[in-house]
Amino acid sequence: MKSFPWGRVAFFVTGNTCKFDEARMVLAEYNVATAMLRVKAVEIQDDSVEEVAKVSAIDAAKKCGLPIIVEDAGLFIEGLKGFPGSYSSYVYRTIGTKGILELMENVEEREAYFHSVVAFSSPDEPPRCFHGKAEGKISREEKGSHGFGFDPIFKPLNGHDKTFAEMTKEGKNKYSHRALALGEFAEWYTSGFQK
Ligand code: ITT
Repeated sequence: MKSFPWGRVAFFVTGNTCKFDEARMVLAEYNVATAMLRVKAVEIQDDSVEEVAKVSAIDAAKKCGLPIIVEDAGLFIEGLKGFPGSYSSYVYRTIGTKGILELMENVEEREAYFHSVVAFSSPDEPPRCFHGKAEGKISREEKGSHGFGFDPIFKPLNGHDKTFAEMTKEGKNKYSHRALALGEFAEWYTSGFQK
């Protein structure tokens, strides 16, 4: 790993262009250019977001033959005992934001958080994970048209009562779980992989 030649380019394996754009902006602040790789990496079902990210990263690095990052995130709603958590992708595709609001019609405890894990892996190195968490609340109704996924129903703490979907990408990146995890990754990546 010491003679590792990259460091100023990150290969981000994702099929989500919104995620990629958010990541590109964060990594640019660290002078790291981001390339998007659309590779069908394994995505396991597991209660742990970290485990899901790690397994994808190992598989993606093998398939690409490159050092890569993947990022996996989940929305954890306190009043629903952490649901949908690491199953957010499935829940979004099935019941969506409207389904979550319906489930929460009579739920007063609206605290929630997004947890993001960025997993870095290269074909000959075990994966390494970086975490980010954004605390906030689930709104009573959908608001805003930016972003993706659960953005229209998530209001980050200290976000002036706006949902992520009411913010620009730059605005969301000030509060987001993904920006925090990528920041941790970038610090390490640009420092020559110091511990
Ligand atoms: P990949 O190709 O990178 O896996 P994905 O869209 O499948 O992209 P994840 O598995 O990480 O992304 O995310 C699971 C779901 O959680 C995703 O479909 C969204 O509905 C939701 N989600 C994740 N991050 C989010 C964010 O920043 N804002 C809103 N919803 C988010």
